[in-house]
Amino acid sequence: MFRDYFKYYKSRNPSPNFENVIDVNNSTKVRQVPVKCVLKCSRIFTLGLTDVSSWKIYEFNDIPGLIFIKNPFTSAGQRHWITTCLRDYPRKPNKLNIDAHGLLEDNETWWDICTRGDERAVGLIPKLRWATMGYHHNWDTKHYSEDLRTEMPGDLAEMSKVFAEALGFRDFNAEAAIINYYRMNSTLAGHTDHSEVDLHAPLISISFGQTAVFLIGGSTLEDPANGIFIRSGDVVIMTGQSRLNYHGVPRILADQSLTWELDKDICLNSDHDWSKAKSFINETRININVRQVLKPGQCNLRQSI
Ligand SMILES: O=C(O)CCC(=O)C(=O)O
Repeated sequence: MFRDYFKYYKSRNPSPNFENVIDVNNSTKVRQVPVKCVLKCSRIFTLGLTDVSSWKIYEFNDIPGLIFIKNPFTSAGQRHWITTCLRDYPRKPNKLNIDAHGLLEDNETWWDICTRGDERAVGLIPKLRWATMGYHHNWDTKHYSEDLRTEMPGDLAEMSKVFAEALGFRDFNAEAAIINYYRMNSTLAGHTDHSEVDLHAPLISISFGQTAVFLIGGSTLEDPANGIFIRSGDVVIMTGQSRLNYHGVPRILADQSLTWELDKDICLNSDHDWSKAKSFINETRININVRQVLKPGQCNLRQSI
């Protein structure tokens, strides 16, 4: 079943009908729920977020545990995080899919080369598919390891904690992240995220740029699936029963109504590189997927608890 839905939304010829894809702005399949905890965090604004009390949070009637926060970012916040994901995350000590291809010299970064605008840039831009941070996801074994762990960016960890706390998860620790970079023809195959020791902690998924049809099924590939539009700034949180549901991205769609240029006078500290980042994001979707790996009280993977 999941694969049939995936194939349907991925198809270019014939083109699918998107009318059954859930748009939280306008769907009878969702209900708005209150913020669980109105945080008084003085950093909310510098993290690029709007006041927590103004957030629109939705749950899905047929997908228990899945939570959707409708774009809680300011325009300056989106500009900041998009630039950070393109300029700062695809570099050491983070791991990139392109590391294995020998495309960069030790003193080069993806951003430095790609912002030159020359022939090499044109070839390199679409090659970046993912970066990992914190406990690095091992795509072959699907096991985290203490030997493959680097620092998580402090502000991303802090922002993830804000999302978790607003939803009533008080002890969330951001310990691993995957940044997915999608071009307009990219897809992400259906999978479950089951490598973490603590599968009760929420999985926080933050998206910027072009729109995705996010497909989420049940705990087996035989369960039916729902498509959901995820637009720039939207945050999806997989908790409870949905934490282990099959999900993937069969389709990226161009968003004609992006509003990154609002409140241009407000600058967070990445804005000087925004004009370069903007040219990428016009044809890119970025997804930051943040996970807690360890159980509460566990300091590392070697410690059993
Ligand atoms: O891009 C997305 O919205 C989903 C990403 C995802 O499922 C993953 O990284 O495991």
